[in-house]
Amino acid sequence: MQEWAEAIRRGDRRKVARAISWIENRDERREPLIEALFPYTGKACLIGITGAPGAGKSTLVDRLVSQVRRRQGKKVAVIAVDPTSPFTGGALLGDRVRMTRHALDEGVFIRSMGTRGHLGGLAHAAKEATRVLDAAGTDVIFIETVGVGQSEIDIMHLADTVTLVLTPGSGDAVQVFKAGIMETADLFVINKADMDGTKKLVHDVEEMLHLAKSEAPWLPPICETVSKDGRGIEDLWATLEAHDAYLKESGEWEKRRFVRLRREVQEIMGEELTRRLQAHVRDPCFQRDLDRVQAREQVPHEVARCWLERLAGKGGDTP
Ligand SMILES: Nc1nc2c(ncn2[C@@H]2O[C@H](COP(=O)(O)OP(=O)(O)OP(=O)(O)O)[C@@H](O)[C@H]2O)c(=O)[nH]1
Ligand SMILES: [Mg+2]
Repeated sequence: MQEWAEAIRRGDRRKVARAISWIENRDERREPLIEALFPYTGKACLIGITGAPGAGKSTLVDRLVSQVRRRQGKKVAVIAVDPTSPFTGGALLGDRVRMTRHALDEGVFIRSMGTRGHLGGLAHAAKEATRVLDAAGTDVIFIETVGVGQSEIDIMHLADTVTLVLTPGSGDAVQVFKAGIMETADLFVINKADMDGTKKLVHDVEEMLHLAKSEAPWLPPICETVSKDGRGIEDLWATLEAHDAYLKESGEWEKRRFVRLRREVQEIMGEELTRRLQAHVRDPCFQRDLDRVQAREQVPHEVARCWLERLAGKGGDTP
């Protein structure tokens, strides 16, 4: 595994692609690999792009990739996560067709990820994929995901900067307000600003931001873009960079990453505890205690506390 980790750290694109396939297929090699890579992660800038189906996210990301490559030559990756699609790998998604202009650019890595039947694991798989890319020396990782509810919010939790793409005339703004994504957005993009209703949408978003009366020092800016012809992309990239600078200068960057890692460790703990609990459902001692509870000889809390203590201390064997 050390060899794989080293090849990935050197930026071997084929190995990066294979590693992401391991992640998607839950191949058992993925865990030792991610562990070997972990010390070399945490450097890439993770930019989340979300919005309703057809809002122009892929077109926008495509433009941003060109912008970053042309101006700064940084290594870029795009992970297009689609919680509504079972397809992975990229060849089947229309998105990739639009990205072909980067196909010959060694500094750009594009990958799409679908559910493969288990939606719950998608955010986790996407996180592991960003780690592989990060260890491979990628400077900027765009995570595109279509806005369809909780899975998208989970995926946006991976990003340092969350960008929400809205389009005029779609009634988006109100929906977004309800869905509670508003609070997570660091930046609003009004794409398709060539269409009627742009002014109104900008106004609506401003109004909502005003109503939210955030005390935070960063007020989410609103960028207008026409990703179809590239208008507004330079400004958008400048705003994304400004947010990155703000995060780093204010200490928010460290703080967010700490919260994220804490959440990850807690999730792993929760899953492990659940696994141990399930292993004990049929334990005769546990059954006996439950019988005592039913006979009103013991109270539920007491039994639960006692078993949690035992389970936390053991690797899942019968206590
Ligand atoms: N008028 C106009 N059309 C645009 C603009 N940007 C993208 N489109 C069109 O909107 C359609 C959807 O664009 P995509 O980039 O595929 O949108 P998406 O959000 O990635 O779509 P999904 O991934 O399917 O959710 C395409 O036909 C684009 O050509 C724009 O600025 N103005
Ligand atoms: Mg797309």
